[in-house]
Amino acid sequence: MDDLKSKYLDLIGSAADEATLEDLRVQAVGKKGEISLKMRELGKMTPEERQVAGPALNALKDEINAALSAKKAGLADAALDERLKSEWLDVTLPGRDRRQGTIHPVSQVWEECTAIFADMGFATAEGPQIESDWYNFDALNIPGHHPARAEMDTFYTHRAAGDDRPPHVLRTHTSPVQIRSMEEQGAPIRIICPGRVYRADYDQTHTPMFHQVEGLAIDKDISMANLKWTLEEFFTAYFGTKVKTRFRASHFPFTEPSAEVDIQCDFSGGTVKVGEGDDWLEVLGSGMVHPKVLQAGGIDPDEWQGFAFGMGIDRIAMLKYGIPDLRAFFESDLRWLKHYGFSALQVPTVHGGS
Ligand code: 2U9
Repeated sequence: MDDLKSKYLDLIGSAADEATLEDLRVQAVGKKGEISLKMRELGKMTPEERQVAGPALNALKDEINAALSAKKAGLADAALDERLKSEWLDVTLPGRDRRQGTIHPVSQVWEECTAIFADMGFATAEGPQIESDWYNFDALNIPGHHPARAEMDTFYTHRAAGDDRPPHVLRTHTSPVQIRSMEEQGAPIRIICPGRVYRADYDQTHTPMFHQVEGLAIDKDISMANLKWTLEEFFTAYFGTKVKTRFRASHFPFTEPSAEVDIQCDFSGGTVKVGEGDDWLEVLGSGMVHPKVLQAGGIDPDEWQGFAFGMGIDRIAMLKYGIPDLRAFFESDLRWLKHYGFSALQVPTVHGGS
């Protein structure tokens, strides 16, 4: 019995893992283990022998079970110590830098425009980017022979073979949204329409997709004076400095009379400073909505009149944030934006004022 005890206690003591311990448990105290076999022999003993051997075998079994449990706990502790040595974490280390995203300047300016015009009572309207010929051209009094309608200038979609309906166009301005709004809500109306527009044009100063914000105000007695006030208020709020405007007579099919609008600026120092100096920079087109266009939108031109204007968001974003190159937008590359000092978290630097 003593041999058995020292044999198993030694083996348990030197077991290197749980699997070895389990083998030892089966060998020693399992159903067919050595101690169980010895217990079966108790029946063959005399009562005197059994009285001595029985308790001794039970004590041995308890001792081996206790040694197995203690060793198992020891192995688990050792394994945990090993893990703690290899898997430790220095919670005092500084965190890893995450690349920070920023709002795109075009999106930021889009939001700035909607906020400034909202303060002046203009709601925002949006519409489809793929338009019918009617909404993009005819309703806007753009005649069939107008160069804008040529395939060279406008992207057309293809109809299926045998489908003779006129093709759709990628809208060339957001003006169709105004026609749709006029049809839907009638007059009076005060809306701005920001959105993506498409023209088949790509060179150093043009991209095939760009962003516009157009405005429309229709009421009983809206005039060019209201247009000038609205635009000066807008530019003053947008550039954060008083900005004068200059109107030059122009021609657009959808407005009569029409005017191109320049803003006051100073070119002398190498950068454009808006709201200073004696120079002028063209930034938008505008005019009084043509009676035929009002009619196309379902509004009676004998009763209502109004102004409309259109400008490029990309262009006014470049002016405000001093971005000299269209590629800054086109590549949507943070390196460009950082290079030109733009960050959504920064208060924008106004290129104008003092
Ligand atoms: C309706 C009636 C009239 C919108 C107008 C312009 C003049 C204009 C250009 C400026 C730079 C487009 O982004 S740009 O290339 N826009 O010159 N847009 S008046 O006139 C409208 C619009 C809708 C119903």
